[in-house]
Amino acid sequence: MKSYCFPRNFIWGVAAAAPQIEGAAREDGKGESIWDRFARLPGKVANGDTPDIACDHYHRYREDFALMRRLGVKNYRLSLAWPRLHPDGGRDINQKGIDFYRRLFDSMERNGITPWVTFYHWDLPQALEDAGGWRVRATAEAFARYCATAARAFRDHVRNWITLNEIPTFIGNGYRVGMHAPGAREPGRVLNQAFHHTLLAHGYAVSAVREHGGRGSRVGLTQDLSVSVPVTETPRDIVAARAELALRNEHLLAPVFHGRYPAGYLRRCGKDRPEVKAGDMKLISQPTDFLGLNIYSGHFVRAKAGRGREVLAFPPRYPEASFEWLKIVPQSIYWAIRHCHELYHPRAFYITENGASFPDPPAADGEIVDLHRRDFVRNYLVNVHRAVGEGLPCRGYFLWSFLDNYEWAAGYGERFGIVHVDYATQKRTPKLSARWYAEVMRRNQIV
Ligand code: GBH
Repeated sequence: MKSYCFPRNFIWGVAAAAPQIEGAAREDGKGESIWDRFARLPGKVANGDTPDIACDHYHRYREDFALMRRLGVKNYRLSLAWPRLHPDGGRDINQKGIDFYRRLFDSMERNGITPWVTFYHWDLPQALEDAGGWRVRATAEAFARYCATAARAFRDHVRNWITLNEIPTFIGNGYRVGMHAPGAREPGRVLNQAFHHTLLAHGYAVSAVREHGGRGSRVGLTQDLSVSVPVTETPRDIVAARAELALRNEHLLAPVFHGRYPAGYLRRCGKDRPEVKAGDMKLISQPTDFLGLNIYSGHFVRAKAGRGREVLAFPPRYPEASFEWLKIVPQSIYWAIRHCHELYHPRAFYITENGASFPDPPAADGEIVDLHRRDFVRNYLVNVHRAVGEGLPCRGYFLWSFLDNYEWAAGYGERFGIVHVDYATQKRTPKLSARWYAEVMRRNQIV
């Protein structure tokens, strides 16, 4: 019997984001982004690494798509750099930016690769940050104009759109703890308002796709949920884990799927609750076609004797990848889909990111034997297979990431790629995990 097969039309892909791979930070009229600025602040990014050159994908995309083709990659999730299209976030459009992405999409087409395009993967135009960034409503309105520009310009190239990538990450890291661009530390009231503006931005992006996108366009949001996994798969622990996941993520999901902020969230905000204008929640909760999930990790939950539940702390030396937050919990991918399905019933799910950074061994005989990464992905995929096998509407999987790339505050030292990048020469070398994943995609089966 053939095991671990996927349905015929299951989407296999790889993922990346503009500021992490493109480089060409000042070329062809691109405006400065908050990451271009932030990376220059002393002590903010490991090794002082900047996104200036990154993987030089801006000049090497033809080579990169040819490599994707050789590996049998048929779907590629990328993001557009907002400051390439609207350099200062205002009304001015940079035609050279549009031309670049048209060349890019043409090249993808020639290589048989379907684009899945994220409007916002964290590279806000610096000029908008100077005018208040996500703290102000005007940024969501500027985002609406940018999304309209992009949806119109690329309507013949792109059908699958993702509005924003991981709202809680860029708000939390960027505006609460100052670890990501723009490096701010704001009080609760400002954060809640900024969060509301990102939800508005999501709504505006959905409208832009509906209004200006080509025929058959689809759109959804990508979230990084806090994923609660039952310690034992018994009804009591499952119910406990679902309640925990519901509580941790309701403010991210209820506005989009139910058109309201949850009462508990508003209570927790107290006097810092966001200002919501008439029509906002309607805009935010327009129907979408799918929910994207970036899944890396999770935590274990169990029901307590009597009533209530507890989240278990990870004991010392629990298996993790190169980041402390990257605890290896393969079941998180199954439980994220299942809980979310039961709670919110999105029309479909895509795993828009999953993958891991590990210290790779040096190449021996020209091969990088990255068994950690291979095994990480394989174990998570087994859990995708389980979800699909149980009839949950998970339609695709994108591995993060195709190339080693600019890992934000960790710079170039952390490598998530299935293809190694030698930054000194920009040489690409597929790792063992790439060869393996190519076989998975080709056979539509975990091997
Ligand atoms: C993704 O974010 C990004 O979309 C992608 O650009 C990035 O390269 C990739 O992951 C790898 O990092 O509060 O200490 O538990 C993942 C972001 C990081 C969000 C960990 C939640 C929890 C940190 N996640 N974070 S902690």
